[in-house]
Amino acid sequence: MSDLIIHHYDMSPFAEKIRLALGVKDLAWRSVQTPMILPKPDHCELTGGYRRVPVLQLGADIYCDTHLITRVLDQIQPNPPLSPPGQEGVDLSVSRWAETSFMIVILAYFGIGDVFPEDFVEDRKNTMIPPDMNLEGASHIVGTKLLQLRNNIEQLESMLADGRPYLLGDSVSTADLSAYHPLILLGMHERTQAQLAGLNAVAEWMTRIRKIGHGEVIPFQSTEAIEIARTSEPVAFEGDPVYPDGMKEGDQVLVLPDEYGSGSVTGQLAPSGIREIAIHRSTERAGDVIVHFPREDYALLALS
Ligand SMILES: N[C@@H](CCC(=O)N[C@@H](CS)C(=O)NCC(=O)O)C(=O)O
Repeated sequence: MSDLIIHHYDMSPFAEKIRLALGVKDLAWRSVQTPMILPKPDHCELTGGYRRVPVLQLGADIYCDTHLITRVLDQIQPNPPLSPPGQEGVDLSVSRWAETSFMIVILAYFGIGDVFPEDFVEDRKNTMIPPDMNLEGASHIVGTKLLQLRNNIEQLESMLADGRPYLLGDSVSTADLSAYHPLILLGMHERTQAQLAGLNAVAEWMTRIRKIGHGEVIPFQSTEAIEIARTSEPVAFEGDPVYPDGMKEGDQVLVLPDEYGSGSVTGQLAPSGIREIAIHRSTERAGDVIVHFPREDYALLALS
């Protein structure tokens, strides 16, 4: 059976990015469904408190954030690459820009109202919206958000205007998956769906991406995933580790995600290269695990 375990939920656009990445590589993977709202005891048992999805588990190694997960998938299965060799910087830039559509759509839906289930709205209001952001005011910015969305989608249309099948050329890349996943939410309301009107290249591209599929999905239970972590050893880091100035392996640290409400994680600093942060944690149910984050977007605070 596949060693790849993805912790996610079906409605998550960011998880769709990774499900499609697994489809691009035609991989089999075990699918653990995580709750959409807090509490998420089994998910956080593995991550140490990071609540977002998707999360990739490989034995006792836990990889948080799609920006890291796509890189790990490229290491595990280099062909076809998710980030075209020589175009990694372009791929990353387009991905980061295109994913701004995600929060644009979410804020438009908060403003429109009655799109998401009530418990979901309450959870996000209470735990994921910064205290200085007044969601009641979201109804006043719906028009602005819809135009921001249209602007982003028109940029995609112009990138595809020369007839190329994918944003960076002939092969699908992370840029496509990052641009596509926020758009799967548009059908939830006619006002967002309308932003696709007349953009035929985008519509055809979306169909092309959807057809990639998700690889081979094997349903799996979170308790079994925790047991796999407990009975596995984290993979030893190879190479020259890098640490922030003044920190060293074993220091007690707090990982602070830039994205508000992701949940912070404490543990001992573990060796890692420049592209990721690694934290060692020990729990009764999951045993010794290493939780990995992409270097970008995550800060480290020394606790000792
Ligand atoms: N930067 C993260 C963003 C992931 C993200 O925001 N995921 C959403 C679901 S699409 C989430 O986890 N929301 C909070 C939750 O489900 O508890 C990544 O690239 O993985």
